[in-house]
Amino acid sequence: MTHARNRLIVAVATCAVLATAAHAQVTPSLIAPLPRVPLPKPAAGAARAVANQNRAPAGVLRAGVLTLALDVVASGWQPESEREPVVPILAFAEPGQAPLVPGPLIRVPLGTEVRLTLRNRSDSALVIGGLRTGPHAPSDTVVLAAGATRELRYRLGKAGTWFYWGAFKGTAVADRNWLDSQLNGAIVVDAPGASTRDHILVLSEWFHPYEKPGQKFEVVSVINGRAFPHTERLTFAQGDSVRFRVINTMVLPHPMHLHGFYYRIEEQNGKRIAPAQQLLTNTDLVVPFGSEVFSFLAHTPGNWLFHCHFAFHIDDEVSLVGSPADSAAAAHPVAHASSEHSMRGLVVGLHVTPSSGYVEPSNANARQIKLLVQREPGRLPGPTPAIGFIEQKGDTVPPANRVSLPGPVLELVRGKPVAITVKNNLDIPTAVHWHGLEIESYPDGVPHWSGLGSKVFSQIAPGDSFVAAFTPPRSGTYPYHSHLADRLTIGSGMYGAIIVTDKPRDLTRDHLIVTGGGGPVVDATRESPFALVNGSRNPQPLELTAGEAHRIRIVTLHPDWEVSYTLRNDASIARWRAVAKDGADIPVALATTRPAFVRMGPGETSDFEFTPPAPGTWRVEVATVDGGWRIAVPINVKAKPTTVPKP
Ligand SMILES: [Cu+2]
Repeated sequence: MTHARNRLIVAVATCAVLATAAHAQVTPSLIAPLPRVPLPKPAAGAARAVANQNRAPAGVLRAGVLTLALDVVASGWQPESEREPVVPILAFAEPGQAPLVPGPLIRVPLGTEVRLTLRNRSDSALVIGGLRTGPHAPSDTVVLAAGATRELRYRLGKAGTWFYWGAFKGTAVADRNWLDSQLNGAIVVDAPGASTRDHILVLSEWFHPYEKPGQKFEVVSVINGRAFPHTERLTFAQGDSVRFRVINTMVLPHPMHLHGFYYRIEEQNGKRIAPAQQLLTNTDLVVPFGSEVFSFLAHTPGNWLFHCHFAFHIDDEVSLVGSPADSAAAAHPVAHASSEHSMRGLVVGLHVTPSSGYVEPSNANARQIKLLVQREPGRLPGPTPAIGFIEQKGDTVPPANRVSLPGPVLELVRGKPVAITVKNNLDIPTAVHWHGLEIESYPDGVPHWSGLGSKVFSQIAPGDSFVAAFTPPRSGTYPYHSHLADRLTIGSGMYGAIIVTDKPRDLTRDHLIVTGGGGPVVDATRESPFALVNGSRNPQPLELTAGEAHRIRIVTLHPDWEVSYTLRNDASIARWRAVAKDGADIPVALATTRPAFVRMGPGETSDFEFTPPAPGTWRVEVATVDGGWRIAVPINVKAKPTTVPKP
C-alpha cells in the first residue's frame, strides 16, 4: 500500500497546485504550477488502440469450450478526444484485430473450458495474471518472454466478475504505471440462468512519473479506455432496470457515486451477496483491484452521472491536455478551463428518456430556504479564504464576508416540497448538488448537464441565483456540496448536511459529525493538513446520556481523502450498531452491533446507534486513512437522571 499512499499524496498535492492555477484570476496563486515535461511518444507505425465497451465477448465459444487467442502488442492510445495526445502502451488484441483498451472481454457460462493462446509480440518479458480466479492470486501467473507463445487450458469454475492483467516480468499488478497500465481485460463468468444484460465498466489509469523532482507527473484516468467527456454515453428508458459491473484495475480505491438513483450491490470483489445482505446505496468505495456488480431502476428521466467522488479523479489533474507534447492544446485551450464539461476522468454520463406522458412533479407550496455562497477571509487554518454557504433567514441579509462551516444543516421533511434559492456572491460560477436525494434531474446541480430535453441547468453565474425545487422522498442523512471546481470549493468549505426526517429530531439523542475540507493544499511537497470536523479542528463535544440510545450521523466530504472514524475512550473501542448508509436503512441482516470503526470516502454518510454504558468521556477520532491528520470529537456522557418514585 506504500505505493498507493505515495501516489495519493503526490496526486493530492499536485492537484491543489492545478486548482489554484485554474482559478488564478480570482484566487491568488499560492505556488507556481509545476513544469510539465513532454509526453512519451508511441513508436512510428504502432497500431492504434481502440476503446472497448465490453459488449461482445472475445473468442469462439462452442460446446462448452472457449477458444481464444490474445496477443500483447505495442500500441498508441488516445484516451481523450481525437484531437488530444496519443501515448504509448502495451495492449491486448485478438490476432488480426485492433488492440483494445481494456483488453478483449472474456465472458463465458460457469464451467467453460478455456483454450487460450497467449502471444507476447512486445520487446519485453511479461507476466500475465488473474485469468482463473481473479487478480489476487499472485502465484497463478504465467511468464512470457518477448516473442514467446504459451498455450493454456483451464476451466472457469467460479462465477463472478474480475479482470486479467499483464505487467513487466518481475513486477506485480500493483506496480504497473504507464506502458503496462492498460494490460487489463474484464472476465465475467455467468452462473446458470444469470442475465447477461449489463454494462461492464473497467476503470484504469495511465501514470507517468515525473523525471526529476519539481516536475509534474502525467496521468489520465479512464472508464472503458476513454476519459470523460469522451466516455461512452449510456441511454436508458425510464423504468429500465440497469446492471453495472464495475471493475477497478487501479492501485487506488474509488468512491463511485450514482446521481439520482440508489443501487443494490449484488456482488462484491467476485463474491455473490445473498439478497438479504445486499446494501442499498448511492456511493461506495470500490477497492483497489476489486469489483462491484449492482443494479438500479432508472425511475426518473433526465441526465445523470456515475462518477468517482475524489475531486482529483474528475478534473484537469487526470487529463493529458496541456503537456508540451500536446500540439492540440494550443488550438483549443478554452475547452479545458471553463468549458461546458469541466469534469474529466472517471465519469460516465447517463441519459434516461421519459416515458410517454411523463410530467415533472410540481413542487407547489414549497418551503423556502435561501443559501448564499460567499467567501470569508481568515476563517480557515490555511492562508486561503473559506468558500461556503450561509443561510439568509427572512429579510435580514447576513454579512457578505461570513460563511457557516460546515454549511447550515438543511432539515427537510420527507414528502414535503422545498425550494432552495442559491445566491452566488462569489466572482466565479458555482453549482450545488443535493447528493443522494432521488429528485428530478434539473435541480440536481451538474453544470451544463442536469436536466431533461432542452431544460438544462447551466451554472450559477456570479451575482445570479438558482432555485432548486424538489421533494425529498426518503428519510436519511445526505451531503450537499459544490459540483464545480470541487477541489477548490469543497476543499474550502462548500459542503454541509441534509437531514430528511418524518418527525422533528430529538437533538439530545440525534447527533451529527460532518468532515470536510479546510482549505486547498498550499505546499506541493506535503499532504494537506487542512480538514475540519463540524467546522473546526477542535470540535465542540457531543453531549450524551448513559444507558440511552443515541443516533450518530456521519457525513464525509473531504474531497481528497478516505477518512476513518473510531469511537473510543482511553481503554477501548466502543461498540455501535450500524443503522443506515448514504441515507438508506441498512438491511436487518447487516444492522449489527460491531466495534465502533468505519472507513468512508467522500460523499458517503453513515448512521450509527450508540448506547453509552456508563457516564464518562469518549471521543470519535477522525483521521485520514493514510495518517495525514487527526481530529477528535469529544463525547461527554452524563448519568441518566434518576426518577424518584412518588410516595
Ligand atoms: Cu477515484
